[in-house]
Amino acid sequence: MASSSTEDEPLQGASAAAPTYAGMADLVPALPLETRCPPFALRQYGGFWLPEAALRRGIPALHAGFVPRPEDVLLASFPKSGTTWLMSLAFATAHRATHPPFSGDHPLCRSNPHDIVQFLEVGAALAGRTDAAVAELEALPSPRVLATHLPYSLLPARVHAASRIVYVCRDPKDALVSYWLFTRSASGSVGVDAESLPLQQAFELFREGRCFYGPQWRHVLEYWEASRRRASLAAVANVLFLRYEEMLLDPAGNLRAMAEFMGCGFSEEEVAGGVVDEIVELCSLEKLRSMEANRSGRRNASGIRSDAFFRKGAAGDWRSHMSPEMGRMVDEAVEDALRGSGFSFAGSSTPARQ
Ligand code: PAP
Repeated sequence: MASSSTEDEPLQGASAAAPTYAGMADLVPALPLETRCPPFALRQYGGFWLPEAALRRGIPALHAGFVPRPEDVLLASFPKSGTTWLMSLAFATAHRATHPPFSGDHPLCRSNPHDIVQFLEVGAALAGRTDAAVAELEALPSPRVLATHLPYSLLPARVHAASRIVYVCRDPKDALVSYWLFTRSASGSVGVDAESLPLQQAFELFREGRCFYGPQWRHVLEYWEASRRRASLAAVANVLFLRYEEMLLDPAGNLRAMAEFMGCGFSEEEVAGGVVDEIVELCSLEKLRSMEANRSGRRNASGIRSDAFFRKGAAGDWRSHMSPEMGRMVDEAVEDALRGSGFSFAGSSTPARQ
């Protein structure tokens, strides 16, 4: 049960003052706590419900030591919004010269995407080994493709200044259902049992924003606002804002835009030679799911069942699990919170071609 709570902070987007992280470990026990959203205890900080361990160790380590490089690409997302797909596409694109997508021994054929693309706030950083965390990230060859679930406002200012950020957003109802099902399918490997998060509870917590990295709408809004500032003020962070549903409809078009943004656009020869289609194919849900590394029984480096990251990959599948009334209530909560922001999810749950 939640042991304490505070009034939700006003929606403030990415314009919030940059927080500081010195002494964070001492501050964490005093922060509002939410324990009904397994597998992690969440603490509210900076307007978000974050895993306690990330707040205590991962985020301070990141702020203390991470040095971005201009050629870095940071993949950002609210959980269950297309992270694994984005990791696969971005890695395969950035490293296509070394690892041609058609090669049978491509890293994606051997490893779970979460073992290929490193999260900024986990790994050694989560273990509190600041030096090791920095060394691990430093050791990665350029161009580095990295990932994060952190909200934009909690990233180090030097990341805002230096990194290209690709953000993927997804219909909140599908992200909610995907997370709920993930806790069930990954049960046993992430410290939860299949029944520890009933759908009704996941639904209620999500609407209150009290979920893993929630509120979802605030997470999305911050990156959307940052992507808009890029258009009007080139000096501020480069954020490419993608939608999962649009990627399903046109994976090749979105991949080409992403490659361009990453600074490694596809040449006409590559397009004519089918490289874009090969990467799309390599990174398709069906293909990745069929890889030995992602089969049932395998676990990734974090101990999570590898197959739990690959389910249906559809737009609008929330309808298979939630009633229309529940869907309407999620939409209302989200649209209420976003009113006046200029951003809307309206229309994003239209079933996409598969
Ligand atoms: P994460 O935040 O834990 O990394 P993430 O990859 O963002 O998870 O989300 C998992 C969702 O992406 C799953 O959606 P579903 O539960 O609605 O099916 C998963 O099926 C989907 N997914 C994973 N890989 C792909 C892919 N290659 N193409 C499309 N969707 C994918």
